[in-house]
Amino acid sequence: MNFRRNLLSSAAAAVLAMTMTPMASAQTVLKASDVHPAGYPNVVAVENMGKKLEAATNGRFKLQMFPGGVLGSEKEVVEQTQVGAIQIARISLGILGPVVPDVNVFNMPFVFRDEAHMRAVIDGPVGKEILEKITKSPARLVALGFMDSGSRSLYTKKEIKTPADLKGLKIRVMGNPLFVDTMNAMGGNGISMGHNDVYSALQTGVVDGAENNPPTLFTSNQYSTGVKFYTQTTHLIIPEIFVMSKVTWDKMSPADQASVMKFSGEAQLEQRALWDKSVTEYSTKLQAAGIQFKSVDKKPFYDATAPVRAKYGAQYADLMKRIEAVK
Ligand code: BDP
Repeated sequence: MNFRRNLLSSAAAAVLAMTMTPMASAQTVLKASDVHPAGYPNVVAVENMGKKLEAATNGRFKLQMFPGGVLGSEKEVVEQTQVGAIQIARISLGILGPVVPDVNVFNMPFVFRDEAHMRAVIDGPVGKEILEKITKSPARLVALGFMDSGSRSLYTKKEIKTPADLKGLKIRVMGNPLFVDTMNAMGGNGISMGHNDVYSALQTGVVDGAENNPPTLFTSNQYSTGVKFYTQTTHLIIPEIFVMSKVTWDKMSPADQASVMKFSGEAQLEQRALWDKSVTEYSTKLQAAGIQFKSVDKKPFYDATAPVRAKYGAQYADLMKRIEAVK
């Protein structure tokens, strides 16, 4: 008995000594994931947030970025973050819909008038509420902030002028039933798959087209699979989100949590500035590579997707009114 007690107390003393002595091994590495390549605005902003956190905590925390989807699809990354195997995930809000259904209010087609409207909403009280809903949900994720992702439009080999032109075309969408319904309502056949699979799906003809913003179309190389037209339907204006695993968050001191929140706010602003530049840069590059940007009458696509807004928006009627009222 005595021996056991001694053993326990010496083990406890050793643990105490470890936590009290500043050692290199006391550094916590935060693994961060992004499907986009190094240099993409979101990746840069999260990396810079990590550098600031490292400096503010005298190296107790160090962020290690895994870009290019090396840690898995966004769906897998969300799961890994929920269990604490990944500490920070930058993902599309679209992917979070099946995990935190409340975020789907931002994932609906044409819910925002334009990108300026979306920004005004995420910067205001409604945006704050959505972040809180994520953190308070049972998903075990702490919402750190939004990022910009511009507008998503269609790219195909064939020119699309009306919903009828999408008939019979398989169009890749993100993994959320809301987007399959949206694409089907727009006239095509929505096929969901992870971002990293889209390039080969386009190349092998598994899908006939996809939809995304110009920086993603360029940096993922999807533009080089034979697609010719970028039809500016702008049907989805979905913010990005970056979240921390609650497992990690709960182990941090309130002061460190406050630093994470402060630098996350700065990362959101930094990404926005980088984002605006990248849209111009990559739209120019896409056009130079022969992709034809086409403006299109959005009204028929808006009208065609009314049932999707009705189906998914019914439970958020008040919130949708508040979104609409934001100038
Ligand atoms: C991009 C988002 C990324 C998504 C990707 C997709 O930045 O988070 O994974 O779209 O379509 O715009 O899957």
